[in-house]
Amino acid sequence: MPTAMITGITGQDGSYLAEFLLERGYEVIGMVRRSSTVTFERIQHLQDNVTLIQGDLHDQSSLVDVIERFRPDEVYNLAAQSFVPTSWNQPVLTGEVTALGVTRLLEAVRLVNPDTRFYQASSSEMFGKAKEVPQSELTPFHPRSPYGVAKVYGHWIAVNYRESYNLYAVSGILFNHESPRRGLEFVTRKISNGVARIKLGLANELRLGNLEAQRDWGFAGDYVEAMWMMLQQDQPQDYVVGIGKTHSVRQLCDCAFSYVGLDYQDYVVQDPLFYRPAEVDLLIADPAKAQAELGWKPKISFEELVHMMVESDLKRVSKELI
Ligand code: NAP
Ligand code: F7E
Repeated sequence: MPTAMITGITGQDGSYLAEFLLERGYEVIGMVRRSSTVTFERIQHLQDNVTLIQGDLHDQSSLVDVIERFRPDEVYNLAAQSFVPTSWNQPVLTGEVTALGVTRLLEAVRLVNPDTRFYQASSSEMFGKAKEVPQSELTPFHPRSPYGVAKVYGHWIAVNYRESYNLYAVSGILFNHESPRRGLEFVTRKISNGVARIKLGLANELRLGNLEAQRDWGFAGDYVEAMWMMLQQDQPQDYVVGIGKTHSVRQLCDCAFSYVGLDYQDYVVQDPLFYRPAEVDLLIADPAKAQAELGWKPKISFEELVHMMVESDLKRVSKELI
C-alpha cells in the first residue's frame, strides 16, 4: 500500500485529495497544525481512515519527524497562507509559510528520504500582471501580491531542488478551483453563501469588490486528480492546470443569483473595502500540456460548479434555520 503525506489536509484541496487517494488504496497521513479549536470540519467524514499528525510549516523538526516516522512515497505540500488579501496584512507570515515553508519541507525530504515524490501547490497568482493570455508553463511570472511573490519563491525552490539534488519535485500551477468546501471569504463561496442567505430571507445585500476581475474557475475535485497524475510520470515536470475559459465576478453573480430566480443587480453592492492594492485582471489557463501528457480533463463546467455551490449553501443555511 503506497503512503502519501498531505500538508494542509484540513483545507479545501487537502480534503478532496485525501478522499481521492483513499479511493486508490493509499495510506494517508495528514499533517495538521495545533490550534485551540479543532479545524477538522472538511475531513470529519475521513477521520477513521486517515492518520493525523501534528506539525507546522514553521517548524523544521516537526517536518523531519513526520517524514522519518512515516517515510511517505508521496508528499503533497498544500499548506499555505492562501488568502490573497491577508497577504498584504500579514506579508511576513505569508512569506514564512507559503515561501520558506516549502524549503523546510523539501529539506526534510532531502535529508531523510530523497526518493520521496514531492508535489508543490503553485498558483496562477504567480502570473499576476500577465505577460500573455492565455498563460502556459512558459509564461513569465509577474506576481501582484505578497502571496503571489511567496508562491513564486515556493515554485522556484521546488524546481531548484529537482535540478540541484535530482529530487522528484514538481509544481502544479493551478488556476482557481472552488467547491462547496471553499473558505467563506473567497469570492465564489462568498457569493453562493450570500445568495443562499438572501433567498432564505437572512440578508438583503451582498457587498463585493471588483466585479470586473476575471478568473478561470474550475472544480477542486477535478484538480486534485491532476496533482496525483503529476507524481505518476516517469520524469518530474511542472504543469499548468485550468479550464481555459474565463468569467468575470459579475458573470458569476449573474449565474448564482439567476439560479434561484433573483437579479443580482438588486442585491450586489460594490464596496471599496474589498478592492485590492494591486489586482490580477485576466487569468486564463492554457492547459494543453496537462491534457496531452497527463490525459487530464475537467468534468465539471463553470455553470455546474456555481449551481453545485449555491445548492449546497441553500441546504446548509436552511438547516441552520430549523
Ligand atoms: P486552504 O483551504 O486555505 O487550506 C490551507 C491549508 O494550509 C489548511 O489546511 C491550513 O490549516 C494549512 N496551513 C496554513 N498554515 C499552515 C502552517 N503554518 N503549517 C501547516 N499547515 C498550515 O487552501 P486550498 O484552497 O485548499 O489550497 C491548497 C493549496 O493550493 C494552497 O497552497 C494554495 O495556496 C494553493 N492553491 C490554491 C488554489 C485554489 O484555487 N484553491 C489555486 C492555486 C494554488 P488550518 O485548517 O489549520 O488553517
Ligand atoms: O478572488 C475579486 C478579487 O479571493 C477572486 C486563492 O485560492 O485563487 C485564489 O485567489 C477575484 C479577485 O481568489 C470580492 O478582487 C471581488 O480578483 O476568490 P478570490 P484569488 O485572489 O483569485 C488563487 C489561484 C490562489 O492561489 C489563492 O490561494 O474576485 N473579488 N469582490 C473579490 N474577492 C473576494 N475574496 N471578496 C470579494 O468581496
